[in-house]
Amino acid sequence: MKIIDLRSDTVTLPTPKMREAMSNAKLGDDVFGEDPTINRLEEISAEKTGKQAAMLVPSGTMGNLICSLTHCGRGDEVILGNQSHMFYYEAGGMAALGGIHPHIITNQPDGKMLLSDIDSAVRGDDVHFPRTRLICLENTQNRCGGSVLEPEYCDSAAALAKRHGLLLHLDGARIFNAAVALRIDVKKLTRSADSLMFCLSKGLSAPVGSIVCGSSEFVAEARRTRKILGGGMRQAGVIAAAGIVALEEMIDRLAEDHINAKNLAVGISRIDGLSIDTSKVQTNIIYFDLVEDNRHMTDEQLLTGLNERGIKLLNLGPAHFRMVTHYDISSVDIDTTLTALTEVMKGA
Ligand code: TLP
Repeated sequence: MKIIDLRSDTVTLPTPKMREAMSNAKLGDDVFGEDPTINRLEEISAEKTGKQAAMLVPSGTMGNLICSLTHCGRGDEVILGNQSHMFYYEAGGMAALGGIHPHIITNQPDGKMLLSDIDSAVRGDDVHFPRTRLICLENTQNRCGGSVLEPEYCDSAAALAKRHGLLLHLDGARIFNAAVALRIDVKKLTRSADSLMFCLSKGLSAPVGSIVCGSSEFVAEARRTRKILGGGMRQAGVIAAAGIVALEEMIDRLAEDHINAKNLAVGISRIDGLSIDTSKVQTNIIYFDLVEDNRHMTDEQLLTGLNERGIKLLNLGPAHFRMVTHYDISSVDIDTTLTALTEVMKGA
């Protein structure tokens, strides 16, 4: 039985081409700047995102942390969404390691923070206040259903930041999903950010690695922060080789993941006892719920029923579930999943 793993796009395995590139990669010591494969990956990344420089980091979490630590000093404040990964899922890294104060404001259901909310969160010059330094956006917005922020919104947030003398960081873990969904060059989404992080190891299927991008000056400083965190990786060209394949070959196909997610969502909307807002599914992430007045089944029963049929998903709270489509999920797997869900919900 094929296991259909819909827990995350982080579960993707490297493609055969990635494995080949990894085994043939030319290597060197990256802390000396001498790994040619990493240097090439960083060049491609900077070029694709329209930034002066880029740097390979072990994970998205470390990438975001490096950016906040590089932009902010102790006691500085970061404005970010209450549903953002940086606030919700990064173990409070910016506070724990940087003494940085997170100022959270509400993410609207479409993933955006209201510009008026951001504006009123910015502190004035007062000895009582932390100093606001950075605004963080997340595109696509994971906990708001993989929703997409359009370039106009990102530009307006950046203009607001600039007006107040602040910096803008973009958690672009899935920025290529956003660009593919909007059918635009990713540069339109990254142009207004002072720094950005994107992941190679999610929908793009590389086994490890994320990239931090920004001005040459920022990335030079960020290299120092990466060293502090122990993220200098020596012959990591073996990883970078897969990252190059990810950027050269795996971006356009994200559209398939989006179609599969939409079909999965539409199928779920037709199953009795489940509820989903299909209009919210813009990329590869879907959330659905067990309907409250029809709770003949517990979360545990739903998970077990699906697991027995080889299907894995995440239970993110009472009656609330997430599925993520990716390279290892075909349209046939979507049909299989829907059949299994229907059976489980019928108690078959
Ligand atoms: N997200 C993971 C989990 O941590 C929840 C997932 O399965 O979705 N930013 C965003 C928006 C992310 O979704 C993630 C990972 C990260 C940063 C962190 O990346 P990694 O896992 O490489 O540290």
